[in-house]
Order: sequence, then C-alpha cells, then structure tokens
Amino acid sequence: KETEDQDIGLEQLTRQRVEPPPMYRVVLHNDDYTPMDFVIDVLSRFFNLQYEQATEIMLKVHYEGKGICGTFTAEIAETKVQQVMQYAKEHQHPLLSTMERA
Ligand code: TYC
Repeated sequence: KETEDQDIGLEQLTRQRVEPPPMYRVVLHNDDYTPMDFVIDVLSRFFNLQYEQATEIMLKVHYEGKGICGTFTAEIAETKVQQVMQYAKEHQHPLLSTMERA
C-alpha cells in the first residue's frame, strides 16, 4: 500500500539521519626543514586555532613525531589535508599532513 511504503521510506530516512558520520583525525607529521613559525601559521590558518594552542600542537609534533590538528567528517578532513599540502608546496616546505579514521 502507498501509505505503508511512504512510512517505511520516512523511517529509513530518519535512521540514516541520526547515524553519526565516520570521523577522521587530520594529522601533522614532523620533518627537519619546515620552520616552526610556518607550522603555527598553518594551524591558525586552516584549523582556526589561537596562537597559543597552535604553538602547543606544533611543539607536540616537533617532539613526538606527529600530532592531531582536529577531527572532522571525511569531506572536511580531505579538504583540510589538501589545503595544508597545497600551502606547504606553495612555500616549498616538505610539511606532511594525512588523515586517519578516528
Ligand atoms: N621540526 C621542525 C623544526 O625543527 C618543526 C616542525 C614542527 C616541522 C611540526 C613540521 O609538522 C611539523 N623546524
């Protein structure tokens, strides 16, 4: 019956809508050449972090090898990684950013 089909359709739509999307961590990796100030600039520019918070993450990456810039849905995380990589390339720094399933 038409009404039943509609109800099932609506229920499925509701189920899909309340399912939380898979999340991804955007990771920054250490290297020996990218200037610390540039990494801080990247973190404030693309991850909307204050200078103090950006410095904290940059130092964590510097001393521990990698650090998390933020956690986002797939599309946003992909965009952030691309933005960081493009910006680093433009400035000829070997800075590496990747994403991993949270
Ligand atoms: N290790 C770099 C230096 O000493 C700084 C740096 C920090 C580089 C974080 C990359 O993701 C990075 N200049």
